[in-house]
Amino acid sequence: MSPFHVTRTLPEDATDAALRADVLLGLTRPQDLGPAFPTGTPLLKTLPPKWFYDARGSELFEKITELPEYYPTRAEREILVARAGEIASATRARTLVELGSGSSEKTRHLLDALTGLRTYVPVDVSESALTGAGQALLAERPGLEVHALIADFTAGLTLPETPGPRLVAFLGGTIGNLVPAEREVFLASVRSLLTPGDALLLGTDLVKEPSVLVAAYDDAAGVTAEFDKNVLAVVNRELGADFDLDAFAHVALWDTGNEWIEMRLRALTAQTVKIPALDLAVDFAAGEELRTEVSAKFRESGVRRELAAAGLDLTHWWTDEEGRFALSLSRV
Ligand code: AVJ
Repeated sequence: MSPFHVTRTLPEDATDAALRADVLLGLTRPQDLGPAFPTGTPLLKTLPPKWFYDARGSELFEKITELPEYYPTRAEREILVARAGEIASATRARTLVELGSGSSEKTRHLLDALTGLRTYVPVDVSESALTGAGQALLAERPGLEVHALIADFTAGLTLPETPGPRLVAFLGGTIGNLVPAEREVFLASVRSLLTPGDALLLGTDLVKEPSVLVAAYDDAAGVTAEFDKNVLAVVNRELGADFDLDAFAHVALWDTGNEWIEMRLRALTAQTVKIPALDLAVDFAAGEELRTEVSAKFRESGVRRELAAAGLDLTHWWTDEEGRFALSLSRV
């Protein structure tokens, strides 16, 4: 049996269908982010952040992680380097499941520390990211079985039969891209994958000085602005739309009530955008803002509470020296 398996639980055309549905809903039915946090969050047209990550978007995200203002990647790496040994001895994992693995350079630290690891299950919607990362890893760890899953982990997951204990890792602070109601559903579905002895390793960016947060999402070099606008380029290419990227300005704001960063694209002039694949024309008023991402920031108490609500018990909480980012370990 080959040590590299790929399982696709997403139909080949799922991405296309999901993009159409998200664009249609997001641009025609301005979204309330749910009744749980009604703190004046305005109704805005919305595009979900998962559509940033085509090849260009993934490249721009990699650039973001190297920006002086964007601290989360470095802070999380610092914690992983310092704590990989503790994570390994606390979990004794034989299977590592990594949700939203992408190219995941940081995972190496974990993989190196988990000496009893037999199987690595990277899960991502991007087949190219998965096979690239999986093959590279196999070259370094020939004994490791890699079972890549092409799946949308926000839509519920079924895992292959792999040896326990299992460690499910969800790094990068990506859980912050889900709004509270979505996090609740997501954490419950992660919980359902775990049996006693298994653990969840979760990366969460922390609440801090708003100026630091805003700078991280609106860097001086304009890389995040380009990343933000890339979602319009994706809609143009995939759905034949005619968004003019120069007619929108990148906005990053801190929502104090919800404790999240919002990225938006502000229409600089009144304009109508045609989306032929949806047989749709969308009007934007001058100054109207389109929400492209929510990136929630957390406190230990909130992480503990959300995990507990899903039936998970937080057992370890590690931050970087500066207390900017946290990794938590929790169990059923
Ligand atoms: C790593 C996906 C969580 O929200 O910080 C970076 C994405 N957006 N800059 C984040 C992102 C703008 C990022 N995630």
